Amino acid sequence: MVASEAAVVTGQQIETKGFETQSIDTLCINTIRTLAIDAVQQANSGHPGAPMGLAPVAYSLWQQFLNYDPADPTWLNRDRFVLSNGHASMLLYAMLHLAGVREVDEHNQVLDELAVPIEEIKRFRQMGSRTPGHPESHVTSGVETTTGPLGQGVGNSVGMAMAGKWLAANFNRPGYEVFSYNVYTMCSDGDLMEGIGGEAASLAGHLKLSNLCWMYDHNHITLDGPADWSFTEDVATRFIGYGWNVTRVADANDLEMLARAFKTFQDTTDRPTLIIVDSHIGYGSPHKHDSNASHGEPLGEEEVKLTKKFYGWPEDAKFLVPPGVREHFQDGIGKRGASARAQWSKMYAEYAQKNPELADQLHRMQRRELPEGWDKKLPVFPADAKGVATRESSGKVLNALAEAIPWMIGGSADLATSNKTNLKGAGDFQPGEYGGRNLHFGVREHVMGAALNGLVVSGIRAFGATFFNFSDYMKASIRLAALMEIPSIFIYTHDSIGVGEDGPTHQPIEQLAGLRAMPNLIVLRPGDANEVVESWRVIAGLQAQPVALVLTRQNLPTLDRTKYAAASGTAKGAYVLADAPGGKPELILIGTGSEVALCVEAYEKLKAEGIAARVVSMPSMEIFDRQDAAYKESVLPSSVTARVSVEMASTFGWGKYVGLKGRSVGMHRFGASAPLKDLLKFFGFTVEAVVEEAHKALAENKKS
Ligand SMILES: Cc1ncc(C[n+]2csc(CCOP(=O)(O)OP(=O)(O)O)c2C)c(N)n1
Ligand SMILES: [Mg+2]
Repeated sequence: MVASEAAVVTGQQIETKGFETQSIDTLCINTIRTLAIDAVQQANSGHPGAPMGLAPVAYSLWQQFLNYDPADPTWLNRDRFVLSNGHASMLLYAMLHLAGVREVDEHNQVLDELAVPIEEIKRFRQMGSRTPGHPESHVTSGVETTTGPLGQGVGNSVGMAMAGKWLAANFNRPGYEVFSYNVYTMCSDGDLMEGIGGEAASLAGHLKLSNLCWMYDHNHITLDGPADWSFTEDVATRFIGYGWNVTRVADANDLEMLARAFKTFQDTTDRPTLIIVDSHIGYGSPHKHDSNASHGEPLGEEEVKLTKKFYGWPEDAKFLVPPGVREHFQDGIGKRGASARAQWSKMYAEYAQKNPELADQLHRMQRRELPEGWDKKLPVFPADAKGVATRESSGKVLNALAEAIPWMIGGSADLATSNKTNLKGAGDFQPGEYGGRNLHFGVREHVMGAALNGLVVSGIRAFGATFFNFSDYMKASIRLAALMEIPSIFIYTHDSIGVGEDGPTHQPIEQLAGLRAMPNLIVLRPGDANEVVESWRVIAGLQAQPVALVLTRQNLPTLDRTKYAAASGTAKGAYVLADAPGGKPELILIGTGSEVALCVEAYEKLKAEGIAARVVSMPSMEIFDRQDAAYKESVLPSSVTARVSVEMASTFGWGKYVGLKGRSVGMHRFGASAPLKDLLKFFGFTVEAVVEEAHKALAENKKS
């Protein structure tokens, strides 16, 4: 039976042959549920439980409250919806489909076609579909951020809410409220168990982000079994302690109470809101709701039928959207969103006329473009043997850049004075003072990473800094930035055993290799102040790649660029810094960061001995790797096999550049707590040691 053909809409009730009479609300909610059930069943993989339990919450929010026009998912002032429990992805895909959200192309143009047509729901979790296992923002229009690793979405949502406040403070003008959007985030037990969830809630509470609402799916279950096997704390009290407004909906199916909770959020102007939604529906199907059946896997054909029966659904119908359902969404979120956006657009047209500069900025932000002349004030550092730490020169360059790019904002995880990320005279972002450009993340590296991603998907060029060793604390967020193809800027100082006395707990070893192994992340480790300038030039231009900028604590000489090659070679990832006579080396030294100067010293010594050496500075392996073969050959000629890399880190990965006949000077154990000069001697980062390795490499290569 094709049930959709037999449907009759009568007032608020809808009667369909095969359906029990149900209200249009229930019909819509059950459509969301059964789409999720069918998609998961067809894929034979995925989580049906959470979408089933949360369907009424999503329905109530989207239909009545979300300020969102499905006809334009790029609208600047749209409310943001984040599904932090990304395993419930089918919930989001069903909402995008039923609300009729449009597809957006790579030029940010809205198309007529749907972002998630029903065919894509049928292709849930299949190769190349727009409905991957977890929501991916670079794959599916209308998905605001990529979620799946629990805790990341709630972390992103804090950044999005910060962005909302910052944008409002900087762009709104009397009578012109360009930015007033809210950020709604669904989350699960896992999101609140994860450490990053706690960091996010703590930061949001401190910042009094009244535009942030989390809906917690308190469904008493996780993957392994009952949530109370591992999670028994009083979440409400905890969030009250963080400074949140906490409200409760005792039954996820109670649309009236849900509406009341959302109103409470909208009326709360001094802090974020947590809505704790109690549900039990997640235990397998409602049918066997107190069995221990997993709700994190397909129900199975039999159970699917029983569940549909329970919902008053035709048992054999698949991917059914009964007549009246799409229309009802169109009448709700569709009309409300269209009218809100139309009003806004009228207001914005006037605003743009009166404030062309601000409008131009917003236009560029959305496209990740830079202002004209953004690089005019970048400094040039004169040669200086005593030199300057790259964290220091980076701080100067960052300030020059931020002056030219008003939407470049950021901060550090309580180390701004060490990381040198303070933007002078740019004010602090604090509760009630949301216009400032210096963000204070506190000692919360992980949520700093996630919040940066949230700021960046909101159009802001956000940076965040900490010690390089603690990049591990935020690795999951770096990884998502890379996957999402967004230009988050991660600044890491104290990049090696060069930190000296702090010892091995603070001395990175394997971090460079680990980050270089990550797809789509650019790692830059500049060798002197002018390479720092050139690194920032590269970073500013990034549109779809995050970067890890790796900087020293200790001073490095600023190389004399009249004697050695220009730092502009940084843009190619690696370049010949100092060469052998006639460009015919018998030996190549390759260094990065603080070891570039060491290579240059060794080169001078070898030169005095009559050895024809070349120094290659390699600030970025990733950028070098994407140069053409001819350029690569010109920097690392295949005929020259006597090669030595020098880097105060794990040597993992260097084989690719030094080859089987090359040698790598690096770290093969954890560091030690001692003055820097003792460490350098102990671990072999001296001119003598590098020269000795060079001789060995030459001897080995002559042998063969
Ligand atoms: C960081 C992280 N760890 C583990 C997982 C695997 N995982 C997916 S869902 C889930 C737990 C589900 O429990 P809950 O958060 O309560 O969500 P529910 O099943 O109730 O929807 C886990 C552990 C994950 N997605 N992310
Ligand atoms: Mg749960």
